[in-house]
This record gives sequence, structure tokens and C-alpha cells, in this order.
Amino acid sequence: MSDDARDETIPAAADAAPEPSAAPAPDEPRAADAGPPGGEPAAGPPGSEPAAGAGPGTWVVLPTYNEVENLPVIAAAILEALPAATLLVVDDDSPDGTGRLADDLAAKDPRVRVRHRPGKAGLGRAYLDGFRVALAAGAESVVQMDADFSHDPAVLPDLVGPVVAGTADLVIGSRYVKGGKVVDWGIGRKVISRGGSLFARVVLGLPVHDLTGGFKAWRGTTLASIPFSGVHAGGYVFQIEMTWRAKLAGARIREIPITFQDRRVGSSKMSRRIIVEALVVVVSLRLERLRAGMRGAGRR
Ligand SMILES: Nc1nc2c(ncn2[C@@H]2O[C@H](COP(=O)(O)OP(=O)(O)OP(=O)(O)O)[C@@H](O)[C@H]2O)c(=O)[nH]1
Ligand SMILES: [Mg+2]
Repeated sequence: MSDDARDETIPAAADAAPEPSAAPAPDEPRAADAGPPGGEPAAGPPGSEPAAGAGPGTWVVLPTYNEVENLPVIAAAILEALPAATLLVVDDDSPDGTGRLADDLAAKDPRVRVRHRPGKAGLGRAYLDGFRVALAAGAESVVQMDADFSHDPAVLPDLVGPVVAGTADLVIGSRYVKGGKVVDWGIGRKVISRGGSLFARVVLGLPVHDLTGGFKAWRGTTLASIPFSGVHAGGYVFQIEMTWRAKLAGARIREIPITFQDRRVGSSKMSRRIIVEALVVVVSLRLERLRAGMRGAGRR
């Protein structure tokens, strides 16, 4: 992912989240294209709540950019893990033909849908677009994951299980709870990721250990209650901000341990600018909240 795609803010009107029950938007993918009270997140072992009933109401949103080698394998693994789910590939016109390959998969399997976007606009934008499509189609649970095998598809039933069972509104695949780990990362990247999570945890006062990861399962109504407008679409900060907004919306957040693997193909896109941006945005989110609290107190 290029840096330029990481730090944009979603314009208000264009990215408003639809009601889950809303009719499909006109730009719906082609048919082969087709608040409860807040609580402490609990770290639970995988397997504690199997995704019994993870049916057609579960959508997996998979953003892709130049993932032609990974896509067929990961798509098969996702649908093996969640056979009744819908897989939505969100492709930003990948030059390597990932979008065409996704269309081929969709032509062969009605569970696969494809959202084509005109060009590379960054991971956050792709996710928000995919979320909007899934919610407009009535998704009850929405999973987000990377296509590069950093997120193990075999974990999907455990990830979505608590959402389907009604015991959590957001489940985060966490590297930083007991049982979670990262393999193949150098010490530098480990420190940045863990340090970023810790910084955000302290500054935002969020009781979540892995705030920078992108392997998550959302209750559809929780996702729909988050205003997408104004969300910073940068890759690193996007994950933090979405979890922060979920918490503000009163979501019950849970972390389950995962083993995170570095991508098999390609190189890291992490840069100093992305990290600095994330730190600045985290502080500004906190200040925004403090100011809102002070305005509220002033009115009382
Ligand atoms: N649609 C879309 N997908 C993207 C974009 N950028 C990245 N992706 C996908 O988002 C997922 C995560 O991107 P990565 O490039 O792996 O980001 P990362 O994990 O932070 O960095 P790496 O160290 O390179 O793995 C992958 O499935 C990518 O193909 C984008 O601009 N648009
Ligand atoms: Mg990756």
C-alpha cells in the first residue's frame, strides 16, 4: 500500500453509513458482483464460541490490491472456514488483474461478490466502501481481513462466533493478548506495532491490547452506528479509530488471540510518516473527545 493512500479523511456526504436495512445502493456490486452498554473487552480462548449459525448474514470484506497470487487460495480458505458466508472482494483496479480474477471466482461461486473501485485509494477507503455494500445488503455480521495471509482464515469461526452468538459487538483478532503472537516480523516492526497499540490504549483510555490490527468481526448494527464521515482512512490509524468509535458507540469489544504472519509475497509499506500521522490523529481524537465533554459540561 502506498503512503499517499493512507492518510486521507473520508468526505462526509460520500461515505455516510447506510442503515443496515437500506435498499441496495445503485452502485451495488454486480450480482456475481452483486448499541448495547459498553463493557470491558474480554480475552477468550479460540474455540470457546463456535460460529454456529454463521450463515448468509455473515459477510467477509476482503480488500485487494495486487493480490493475484493470494486471492484464489485465500478465497477458498475463507469459504471453507465459513461455508455459508458471502465473500466481498473490494479491488482498486489492481494492475496485476486481481479484479478480473475475482470476477472469475464470482462467476463460478455465488457466494463471491466483487466491488470494483476505479483506482487505488487506500485500505481504509476500500474497507468503508465494502462495509457500506455489506450493510446495504443486510449483513448481520461483517468480518474484515487482509488478503495476504497475515490473517489466518481458519480463525474465522472463532472470530465471528461471539458476534453471531450475541455476546460481543466487535471481536478483534489480537496479537497482544495471552496466546497471541507475531511471527516473521523484525524487532523494529514489532516495537512500532506494539508501541502504537500501547500509545493509543493509554491516550484514548481504551481497554484493548491490539488496536492496530485489522482482523475484526463486527455486528452489523454496531458498524452501521458509526459515522463513517470524518474517519481517517489511513491504514494504521484507521484500525485504531474504528475501534475507538465502536467503544464510543457503546460496543461490547472482545479480543481473541491470533498468530499474525508477515505477508508471504511483497514488502512492508510501513513508513515513518504513517506512524507519525497515527500518533497525531490519536492525540487529536482524544482532544476532540475532551472538548466535547467540556462543551457538554458547560451546557449543564
Ligand atoms: N482495495 C484496496 N486494497 C488495498 C489497498 N492497499 C492495500 N490493500 C489490501 O489491504 C490488505 C492489507 O494491505 P498490506 O499491503 O498487506 O498492508 P500491511 O499489512 O500494512 O503491509 P505489508 O507489510 O505489506 O503486509 C491487503 O489485502 C492488500 O491487498 C488499496 O489501496 N485498496
Ligand atoms: Mg499485510
